[in-house]
Amino acid sequence: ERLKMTFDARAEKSTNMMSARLLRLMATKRTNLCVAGDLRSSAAVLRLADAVGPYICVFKTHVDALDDFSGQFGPQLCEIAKTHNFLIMEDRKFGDIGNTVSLQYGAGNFSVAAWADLVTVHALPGPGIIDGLVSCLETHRAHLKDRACFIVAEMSCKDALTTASYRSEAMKLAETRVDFVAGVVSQSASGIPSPGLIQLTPGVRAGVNGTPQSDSDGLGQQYNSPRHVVLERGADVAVVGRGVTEAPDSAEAAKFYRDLLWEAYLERVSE
Ligand code: 5FU
Repeated sequence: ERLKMTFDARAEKSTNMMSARLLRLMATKRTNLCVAGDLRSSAAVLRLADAVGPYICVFKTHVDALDDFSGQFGPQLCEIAKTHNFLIMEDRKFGDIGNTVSLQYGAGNFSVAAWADLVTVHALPGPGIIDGLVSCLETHRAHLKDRACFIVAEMSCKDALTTASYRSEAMKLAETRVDFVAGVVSQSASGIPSPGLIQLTPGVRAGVNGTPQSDSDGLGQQYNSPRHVVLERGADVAVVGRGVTEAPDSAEAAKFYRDLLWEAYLERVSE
């Protein structure tokens, strides 16, 4: 069964080069933590990436929330990723027709395809959205082998419209396009069709130093503990944003989350 398999064993079953690469990275580096660097200045995001780098498998960005994005951001983040051995995910949540996402992925100010190993996409437009992203890479004859996407199958926020039937259609889309789909963004493991697909789960925060675990942020986000998302909800990679960025020491916090998440993973695959 998928959840009982080790990341190494699942990499063997993987049909996508990027999911295999990420699963092996997680197994080697012994981390299933993704930090969401949702800060407003490029320098602050780069500083955060460098500080948490040793403890993470993926660094997740929202570059359209930066006040001062410039063309140097991507290459600088790639340098840091190389130093600390993590992948970069731009959480763009593409959601348009193939032609439009192809433009948004490869062009514009952000040129996401040039620096982000992974991107997120909504399932809403159907298979055409995957075709759009792939055609962008084909047109530029670049990165065809070192790029992949995660399909947002289910969102963490309260009253999200990602119903059970939407979720199951999104899983089908993931299954039919494993060539470019490395995984799914989801709050549970049910229906994930292949052991090679990676489940990324946001909405993770722990009580630190005796403070109680908060279960929301006042704007609809819903939080679960690191242990709960890995053991009860099947998270392979857990996303922690403000749990790290609002901590007094982000490296310490990343280490704290990494330890809790990895311990939960070991417990899940043991026996
Ligand atoms: F697809 C999703 C989702 O369903 N929930 C999310 O929270 C993505 N996210 C992202 O994870 C969101 O855009 C933030 O970047 C991050 C969670 O940040 P937090 O500070 O840990 O709440």
